[in-house]
Amino acid sequence: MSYVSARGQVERGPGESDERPTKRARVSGSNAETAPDAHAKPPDAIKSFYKRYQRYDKYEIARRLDLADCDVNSKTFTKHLVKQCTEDLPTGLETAFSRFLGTNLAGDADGGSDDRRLEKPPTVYQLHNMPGLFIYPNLLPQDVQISLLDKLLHRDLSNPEHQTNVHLHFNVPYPQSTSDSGEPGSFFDSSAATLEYKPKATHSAIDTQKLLDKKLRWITLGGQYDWSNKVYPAGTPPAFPPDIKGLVEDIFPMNAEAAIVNLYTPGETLSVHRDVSEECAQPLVSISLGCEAVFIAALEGADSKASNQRIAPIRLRSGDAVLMSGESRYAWHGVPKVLPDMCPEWLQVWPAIGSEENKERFKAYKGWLKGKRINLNVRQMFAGAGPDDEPEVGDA
Ligand SMILES: O=C(O)CCC(=O)C(=O)O
Repeated sequence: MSYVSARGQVERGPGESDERPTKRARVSGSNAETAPDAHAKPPDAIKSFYKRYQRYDKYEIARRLDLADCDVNSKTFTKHLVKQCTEDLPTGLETAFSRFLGTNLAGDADGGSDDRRLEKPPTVYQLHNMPGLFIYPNLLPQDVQISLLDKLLHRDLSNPEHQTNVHLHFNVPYPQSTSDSGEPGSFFDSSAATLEYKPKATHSAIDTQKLLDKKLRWITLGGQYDWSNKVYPAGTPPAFPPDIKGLVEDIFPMNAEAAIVNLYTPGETLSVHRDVSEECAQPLVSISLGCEAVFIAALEGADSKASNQRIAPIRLRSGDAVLMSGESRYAWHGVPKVLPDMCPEWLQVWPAIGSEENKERFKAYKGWLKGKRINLNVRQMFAGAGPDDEPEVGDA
């Protein structure tokens, strides 16, 4: 089966085959019958496995033989029998990246009509004990990673329609635009340093530095997930940023309708959970940027014995993507560890990176990313045909 670069979808629920979704299969129905209980607690065996990884330091983690590390340079071959899935390579990646960057082969801005060439063909892996979970090490080239960070953290964070955890407790003021084109100002601009965040209740006031260094934990794009009630609110959500939507949909078989941008400082974690609030069982896509992390995914076995759980700790680096589909769509997962000092050197200086103008404009935050991991976690909320899905034979 060859993997077609897809904006199409397929209906898949837990327990279905681990075959890769293709553009030919169509979505129908919702996940009402297949989604697990939103209130179920993770099995103890998975929680204790997660806690073990939380306690390891980076040296211990480097020695772990159960850690799935798909870095092509790594010598570790793990007990997971990592399988290379050449037949599942996304096609049209160069075009997807060019379109996202709006550049041609020479790197000139021209609307992205021509392709660029990738230095190395990408790889896709699957672990034998996690059917439906695909790992794409180093999928995003450096310029795509930088541009994605710019869009998420300069532009999308500055859009008042996008809620963050900080909005729950503070009135959030927005930076002034600094450009004639009306492009929003960035929270990383020096002019944002004096913004005042008044607490809604008993919290102490914070400033922009504290917002960016410590307080900001998540941003929502598209469907604005309500964390307290574990639902997507009724009503029309803000538009999903079209360039990021295009990038995700060009590469992965899903519609990008909602995303959570998770921000971690080493020492911060994300506890074991399942994502079950979406109304369909389409794949989840997770993209890592900045510092490395250990991600744990687990499928429940027939009983609660640890040996019957299918658990995989996976090392994720900047530019890696993970797709959770089929049986792994509703896998338990979490992030027990974000590794300190493990941001690639070339990216550490973000946001003071690239043009001389950027280096000057964001110099106060030069090196901010050295102590951060950013995860873009994209979901499809509703079953439904994609925007450019081809009609099937027999369709009305
Ligand atoms: O940070 C990650 O790699 C995973 C994030 C995640 O699981 C989530 O947002 O639901």
